Amino acid sequence: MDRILITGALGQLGTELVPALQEVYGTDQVIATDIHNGGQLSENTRFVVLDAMDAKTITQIVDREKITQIYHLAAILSARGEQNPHHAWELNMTSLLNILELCRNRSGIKLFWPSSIGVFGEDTPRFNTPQYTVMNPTTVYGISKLAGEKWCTYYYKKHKVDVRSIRYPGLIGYRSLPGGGTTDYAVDIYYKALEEERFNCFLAPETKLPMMYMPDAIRATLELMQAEESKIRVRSSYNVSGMSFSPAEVAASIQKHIPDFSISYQPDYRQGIANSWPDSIDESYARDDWGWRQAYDLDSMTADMLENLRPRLARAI
Ligand code: NAD
Ligand code: AKB
Repeated sequence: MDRILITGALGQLGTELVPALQEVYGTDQVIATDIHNGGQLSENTRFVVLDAMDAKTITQIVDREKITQIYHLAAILSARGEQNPHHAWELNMTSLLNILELCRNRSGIKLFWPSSIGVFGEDTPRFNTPQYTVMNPTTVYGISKLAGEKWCTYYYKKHKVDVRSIRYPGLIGYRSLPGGGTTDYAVDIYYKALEEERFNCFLAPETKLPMMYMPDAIRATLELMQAEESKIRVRSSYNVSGMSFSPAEVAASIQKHIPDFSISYQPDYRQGIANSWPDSIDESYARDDWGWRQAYDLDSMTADMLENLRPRLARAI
């Protein structure tokens, strides 16, 4: 029987991954942890306040609970990372290395660790970015994710740690707000469209980035983790791409539902980060190895986001 530990479980991804894992493995088999309390997880969730850098306590939980899968989500994202680069490096690296070491010393633990399109840089091919290509990230977040990918490959090759990873694009969902990334505008825009019918975007209108709707991201994660070990050829991190769009394109998609919605643009330091990231991603390794196929495009995501967000915002008033 699988037993699951999740770090950083109260963030944008964890808020959706925890219920999905509870659904698959059973609520009692899933232990959600984060450095603070008070997220939006269901009341019956087994929750522990835990600093992801606290290797000793993580080891105790893993041994006591006979954990077989770890989803290590805790991290500082791209935009917030630039505010305090040393802290971002410390958290993103130390926590991963501690958990890789823990997995090395226990047999039978599968580790999921998310990477990001942040590993790519200005000299990476911008369109249909290949799985294996030039990677010179410009942010501390990107540097930490690229180093993390190398460590994952190292622990797989040297110590047979079954670590699996996805280079997520910007994730968009209605259950929680994002936590300090460059793609956060693509979540905020839906909230502002419903609340105020206008949005001031921190990226320029034509800035196209790879994005993915959360149901696709959760399904990709579960499918990768459930795939047979022999099928996983990539032990750094898999390129996956849901769709690519710019702020102007998502605004036009929203206007199909809210015709009076307007958008203005005031690019800030995050524009430089976005300019260093790809426009679109080649996901053929994920397709070939574990059968990955996206379900949502921009318009189907917009329809679903607005349908689900509208009653949630109405309830919050
Ligand atoms: P988030 O910022 O929303 O959540 C991160 C969580 O980590 C927060 O709940 C925070 O409280 C927690 N945390 C911070 N410091 C901690 C510590 N010391 N110990 C334990 N928990 C701590 O981020 P997210 O969007 O949920 O991202 C989760 C993972 O997915 C990250 O590794 C991120 O790099 C990756 N990712 C996310 C996206 C995206 O668009 N959301 C894209 C690519 C990769
Ligand atoms: C960010 O913008 O930092 C994240 C990511 C793409 O990793 N959403």
